[in-house]
Amino acid sequence: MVDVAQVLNAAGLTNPAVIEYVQEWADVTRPDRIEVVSASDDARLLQEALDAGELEPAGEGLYYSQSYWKDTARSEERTIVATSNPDDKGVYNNWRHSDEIKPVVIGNMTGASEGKTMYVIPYLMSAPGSPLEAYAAGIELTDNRSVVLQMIRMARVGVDTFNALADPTSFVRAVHVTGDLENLGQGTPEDKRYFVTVADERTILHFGSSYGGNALLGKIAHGLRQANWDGGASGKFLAEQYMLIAIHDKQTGRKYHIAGGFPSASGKTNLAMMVPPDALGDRYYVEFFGDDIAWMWVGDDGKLYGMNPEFGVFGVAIDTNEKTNPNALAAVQPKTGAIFTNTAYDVNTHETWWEGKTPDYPSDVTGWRDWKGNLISERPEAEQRSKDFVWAHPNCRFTSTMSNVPNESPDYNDPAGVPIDGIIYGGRTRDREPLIRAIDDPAEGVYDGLTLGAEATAAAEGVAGQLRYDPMSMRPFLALPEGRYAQHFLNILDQLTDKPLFAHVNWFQRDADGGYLWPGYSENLRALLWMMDYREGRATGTKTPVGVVPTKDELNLDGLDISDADLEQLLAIDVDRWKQEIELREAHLKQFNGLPQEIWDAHERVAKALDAEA
Ligand code: SPV
Ligand code: MN
Repeated sequence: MVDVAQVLNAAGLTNPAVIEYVQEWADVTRPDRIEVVSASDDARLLQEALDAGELEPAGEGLYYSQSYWKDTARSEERTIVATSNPDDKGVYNNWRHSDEIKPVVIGNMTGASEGKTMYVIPYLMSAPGSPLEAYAAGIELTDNRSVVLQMIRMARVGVDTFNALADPTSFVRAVHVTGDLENLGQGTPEDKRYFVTVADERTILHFGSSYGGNALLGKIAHGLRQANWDGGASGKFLAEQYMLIAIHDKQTGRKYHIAGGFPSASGKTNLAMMVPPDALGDRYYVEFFGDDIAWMWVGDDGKLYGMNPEFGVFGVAIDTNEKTNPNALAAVQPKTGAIFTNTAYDVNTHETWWEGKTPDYPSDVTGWRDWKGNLISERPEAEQRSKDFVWAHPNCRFTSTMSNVPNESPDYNDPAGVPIDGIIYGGRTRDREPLIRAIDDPAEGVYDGLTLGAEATAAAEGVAGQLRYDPMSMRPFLALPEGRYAQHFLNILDQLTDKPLFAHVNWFQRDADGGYLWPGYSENLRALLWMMDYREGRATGTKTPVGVVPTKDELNLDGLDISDADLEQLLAIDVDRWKQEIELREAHLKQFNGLPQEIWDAHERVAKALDAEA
């Protein structure tokens, strides 16, 4: 048996609350060794992982990891929010009573770290000194070295940071146990995986996966689910799956901060790392704060403040290239310490490749392995470069620290956060949603967020044109039940004397032939510039029942080749399509218990305004 107190004391973790916590879980999982980790251990742990074959070299200071083939993504069915109060049950939080679910997970974790090392990772999901620091501290326990290496990239990890906390007894207890991945019955009725946030105990129990979204507990489980709960319970802050950027107007010196929620995999990372189009680059620069999570609170000056609690980026690699996201490519260059997961990998040259990285496949197939580790050259030649066979997993990822991203904001580490001027929502919608519509009324903004969705992709998931609703892009990450969440959101907005402007954006409208009407990527800046012009009275737009859309001449189109007809369609409101949508929204919102009257009033206002158009 390891002497927990001795190991922790020797590493500088002397707080009895910490020792008691680690002891409790070491008694359950029974590791052979315990090791406390700080970011300064990175180089040694990388070498150990290379020696053990857990990582492979992918160029100088770059690493490749391949996961078990059934362990490549988050599993929403196995993700649970538990508390001791049945009133906490929502539609999307997959609520279970903690008395019922905890013993099951603990049962699966029992003895599951035998023969392994338990790493103790003290971390902080904020800059030190942030007004939300009290909600940001955690200690992850994991029996997986690759998870440690990714945590070091994704959170501020270290004993010193932890010991400097104002209150080092208040931390999230985040327990990760990998389990025997080849024998967990993934996707069968005997599935042993559980990803449980016991929200009212500030305890996270994740068993059965080493995939980032399931295993880097600072990120999704703490940064979103636990923080969503803590924000509501304290009434103090919002924790949202939002990107966060600043648009710097070099001509006026003004910086506009915009946060935005988009359902997973709809381009938040590309938006947040944006390089302005050439014609606008002399005047504007986009600063990157974060691509996935924003915590927001009411500042002393009555403005909404926000920050990214993460320390790195866990981005989808597929389709990342010089056009879609040059800054992401820069963040995974040699010597950045980036880790690739489940891309294709060349055993001879140590290169990585994914679909969409380059227009063509690598020319010499000889050393290339697909994401499952099979040599591509051993497949029938006709298949090797065919659309039916993928080299990289669709959810292959890169992990790199914020400081590797060239447009990282100089204010990213500022504990004071930044004032939020605008909040945008957007999902993939082929029609109905214009390029941008500004929403003046804050309750209508929250209503818009609650009815955010993305088009169903597979036929089985829904009817074409019908949305899979994803409230505020938080569907997989909600801990609060929806009614209470909506009320909490409104309460935060009510406290602001200078409120952010809401807007809904859509980069994905299609023409009759299925082609995209808008070029997207860096050109998206043009819609956001209009939003800030509108907020500050430099543009007035056209009022519609669903918000204010830009007039054609208000959009800055310098250097953009786009036809008048396309532009008109991009800014048009199809009242009949909107009326259909209103009925679907009504059914969607009716699922939620205790939805605030203000949200229903907003819904009625929009519905009536549409009726008046007919
Ligand atoms: C997402 O899926 O929205 C992510 C990546 O940000 S994961 O960590 O898998 O949740
Ligand atoms: Mn995300």
